[in-house]
Parts: sequence; C-alpha cells; structure tokens
Amino acid sequence: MVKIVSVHARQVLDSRGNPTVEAELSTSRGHFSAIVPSGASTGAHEAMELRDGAKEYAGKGVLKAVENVNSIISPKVSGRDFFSLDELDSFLNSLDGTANKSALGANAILPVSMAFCRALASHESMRLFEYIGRVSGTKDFVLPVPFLNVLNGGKHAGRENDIQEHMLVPSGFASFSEALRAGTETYHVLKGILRKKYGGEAALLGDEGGFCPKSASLDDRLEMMGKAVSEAGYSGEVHIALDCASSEFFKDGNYNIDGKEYTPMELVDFYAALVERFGLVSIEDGFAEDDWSGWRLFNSRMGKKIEIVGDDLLVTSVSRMKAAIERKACNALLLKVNQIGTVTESVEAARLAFRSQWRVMVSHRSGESEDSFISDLVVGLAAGQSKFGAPARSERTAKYNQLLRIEEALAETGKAKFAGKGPSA
Ligand code: 2PG
Ligand code: MG
Repeated sequence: MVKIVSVHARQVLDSRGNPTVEAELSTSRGHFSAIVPSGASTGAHEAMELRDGAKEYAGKGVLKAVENVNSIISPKVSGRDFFSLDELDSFLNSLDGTANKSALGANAILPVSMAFCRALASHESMRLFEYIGRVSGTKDFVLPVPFLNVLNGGKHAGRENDIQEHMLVPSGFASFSEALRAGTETYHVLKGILRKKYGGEAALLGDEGGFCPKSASLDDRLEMMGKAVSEAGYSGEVHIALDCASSEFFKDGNYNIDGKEYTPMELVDFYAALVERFGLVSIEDGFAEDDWSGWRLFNSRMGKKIEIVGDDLLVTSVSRMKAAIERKACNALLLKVNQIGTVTESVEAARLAFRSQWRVMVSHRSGESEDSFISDLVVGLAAGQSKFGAPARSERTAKYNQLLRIEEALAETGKAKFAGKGPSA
C-alpha cells in the first residue's frame, strides 16, 4: 500500500517541439515523474490524446490535459492509499468514465499511471523493470532484439504514399549490447553509402533519427540497407523489417505506394516479393487499420514465414486484439502505452498476446522525450523485441542507454539473457 501525497502536471516539450504532459507524483519516498509520448501516424482507434486547439502552439497545447491532472485527478488521489497499480489505473479509468479516455485525455491519465508505477517500484526497493516483471508475472527477464529505424519515410519524413519505417534487426548476437553495436555500426556504414550515392543531404535525419534520402525508391532503400549490412560484416546476423503504416496510403479499398495503385490482393504479392528479395523478417501495418480481409489474406499467405505486426490495427487494445485473434489477422502485437493509456492495460495486452502465441514488440512514438519507461517495460514484460527508432538523437538513445544499464544490472546476477538467437542463427 502506498499513499499518494500529491500529483502535479506541467506542459513540457517533446522531440518534435510539440507540447506534451509531464506528471510528478509524490509519496513519502520521494518524487516520481513521467512524460507521455505522441504519435504522428496515429490509429483511428487509439485512446484520445487531448489537445487544446487554441492559438498557442498552433492548437497543439496540452493545458487542458494538464488541468485535468491538477484539478480533477490530483484532488481525488492525493492523501489516498492505493494497494496496487491496478487499483489506481482502475480508479483513473472510472474517473474518466469513457471507453477511449476522451473525458480526461489519455495524455492526462497515462503519465500518472507511469509515475505511480515508478513510485511503487521504489517503495518495494525494486528497479522499475523488476517491479513491472512482478506485476506481469514474468519469470525470466529478457533483453530485446532492437528494431532500429534507420531510414525514415512517410509522415516521419514529410512524405505521402510512402513506406514509413525501414528497420535493421540485429538478432544474431549473443547479447543486447553486441546487437546494438552491430546495428549502430551498420547505421553509420549506411550513412556513408547514402552520402556517396545521393550527396550529403540524403543523410539528414527524420523524426525517429533515421536518414531521409529524398529520391531513393523503396527498392533503392532496401538494396542500400542490404549493402550496408554486408559491408559492415553482418550478413546473416542483421536482418531487415518494415513498418508500412499503410493506413496513411489506403483510399477507397486500394493502396497507393509511390503513385502506383495496388488492390489488397496485389499488395500481398508485392510484399511477398519483397520478403523473397530482401529477406524481410517482419512487416508491420502492411494493411490498413480496418481492412480486416487484407490482413487475413496476408497472414494466411505469409504468417508462417514472417512476423506480421499489428499497430494501428490493434492499438494495444485487448478488445481489438481479440477480434484479430479470432480472425487470424496477424501474429504479433505492437505495444504502445499511449495507445491505450494506462500501464495496467498495456500489461494486459502483452499477456493476451503471449497466451495467443503472438510475439510482442514494445514501441516508442515518433514524438518522444527523455523518459525511458518503455526500456524497463520491454525487459519487465520479457517481450523480446523493442522498436525505439534509430541509434541517434537523445530521445531515442535514452531508451537504448537505459537498456544497456539494465543489461549490466542483470549481468551482475548472471541473468542478462538476450532474445536474439545467437551468432549461429
Ligand atoms: C508507428 C509509430 C512509431 P507514430 O507507426 O509504429 O514508430 O509512429 O508514433 O507516428 O504513430
Ligand atoms: Mg506503426
């Protein structure tokens, strides 16, 4: 049981220079804070992020959400004992009273939930990942295979009708730190290839720290990534994955990539050919958020061969996941805490995925902050995969650096297990 002494929220800035909410929660043990992230290619079914819509910050201010913490949540929880995170999160949900957190805003509820999770860990004298492990019933902690978004496209690079994320997947290593090193070295080799081929501007960075070569087609991008992997000396150990974010280029039942139209059936063939040519190991949001038949078609054709990840499709919601499980629409969950709005519901989503033999990838948002909560979350859940952007820009490296710290802490007890398959895989 922990007594919340006070909660205070403030408006701070995220990595895109947009306002976001930070909450600071105090207990007898100290002060615990958390900052919420924010997406650009958001799913229609996500929990609601409250924005002011006023003149300041071009409508993007979050003072209403801040006010909801300070005048509605804080008076109700301050001075009160909570036995568990679940109890606080249920209380916050009932205070909101809507299905998508639209009354208080997910950006008001989530930072309080995250900060209280930190407080509970401290009261138990546990590290955050250990505490999350206890809440979620994890037996053995696992360091994730990092999915590094090295080429940014789509909304994260100011483009339309474009694949959004092109990721390196360093899985064939014995430890997380070796995987991160190999991925980062490959990132730098890729930078050299891009500069040589397209000039210096091609190596400018997008929202998630990946390069944005303006004139490189999808084929060019994937070829350059393959070349970078082999020049870095990691063929067979570093693989390639995509997040298409296809809801962004879906219109009237068809998909438009780079000016070319595809029916869902043609898109399945298109992806299957990419898998064949570039050895892709994972494709996220290959189909739009409500194109269930497209998802089913793709999963029945490719689901045994590659990982098929639902992001906008699932929005970290147990009810959307249940529909996807029943329809056999995908085989992996992308877990984003702000899509659902509490830590407890995020843990529930992960547990449902595990029970359904799905994989779980814990993900950042394109608008991030220095908060590294999700690094502890991915290890605490033993999710096995992380998607935290490129190994560049501090809002991304904050997460990788925290994973390095956790790896070191676990190594001291001989338990720094890595989710990758090791050098021979
Ligand atoms: C995604 C995310 C994170 P955004 O689509 O998976 O990479 O992007 O946060 O813009 O929704
Ligand atoms: Mg996505």
